Amino acid sequence: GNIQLGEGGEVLKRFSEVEDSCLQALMSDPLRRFVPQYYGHISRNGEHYIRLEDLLSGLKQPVIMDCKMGIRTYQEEEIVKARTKASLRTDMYQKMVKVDPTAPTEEEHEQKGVTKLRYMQWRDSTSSTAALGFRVEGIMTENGIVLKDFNKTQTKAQVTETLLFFTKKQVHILKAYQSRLEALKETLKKSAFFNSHEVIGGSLLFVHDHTSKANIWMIDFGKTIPTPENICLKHDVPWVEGNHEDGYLIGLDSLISLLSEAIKE
Ligand code: 4IP
Ligand code: MN
Repeated sequence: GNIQLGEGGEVLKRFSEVEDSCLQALMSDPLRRFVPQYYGHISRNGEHYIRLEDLLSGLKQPVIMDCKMGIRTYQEEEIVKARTKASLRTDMYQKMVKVDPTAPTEEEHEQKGVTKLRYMQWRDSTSSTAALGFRVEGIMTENGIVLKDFNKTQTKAQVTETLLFFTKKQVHILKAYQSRLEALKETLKKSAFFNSHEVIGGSLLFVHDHTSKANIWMIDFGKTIPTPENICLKHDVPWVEGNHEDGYLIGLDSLISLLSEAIKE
């Protein structure tokens, strides 16, 4: 993707103004210990990059899971765009048909295109995003095999199954993840950053290896934006257009409770 290995325990990520300012703010926030260390920018061959701590450095055959947080994964601005200059995306139509040939409407089939909003809403509602406030985006096993086929992983039972697969049912790993999430929840309550930002499209990166080190990091701030001055987000209530709620804490609570389910199995 847009990550490449830098030198000395660093990764380079394609520059984004939005992400860069989030990372800068996070370095002086209580959330800092849940975010990769940020080292500023660098230019290479005419491209601009953000320099970040390599979260996998020092791990032996790490196992990784990316969970995209929130009850929606698009910004409210996407709705405005769909209303004012709705451009049709052929690539998104194709991604949709690949997962479910019956998903597009007759009109969308004729156009061979969907709006980005339509695609994002379909992804959110057919995965666990809309109902549980997060979805599994991908898992990398210890042999480096990347699994991305979680489009239809939607129910609590299906997600619990996925957590058990990811951890190979190792209870100490499941428990380590759970306590890290509890600590994150406490820290989010104290965070000025979280209090003043709408967190859209952000992921939690779960990483463990056979030495049973298990950790979770907040990553991907490319669509995380300051909330309008007059709005104070609760992060744990449903979204309606205009309230800017992201449901981040709904997702976090779902994850914590599904880890409990997995521990019981
Ligand atoms: C992707 O869909 C993700 O939703 C991306 O979100 C989004 O990027 C892509 O939009 C969209 O095609 P799949 O994961 O189903 O492939 P994220 O960056 O949060 O992973 P944006 O631009 O919304 O960040 P396009 O417009 O970049 O294709
Ligand atoms: Mn992500």
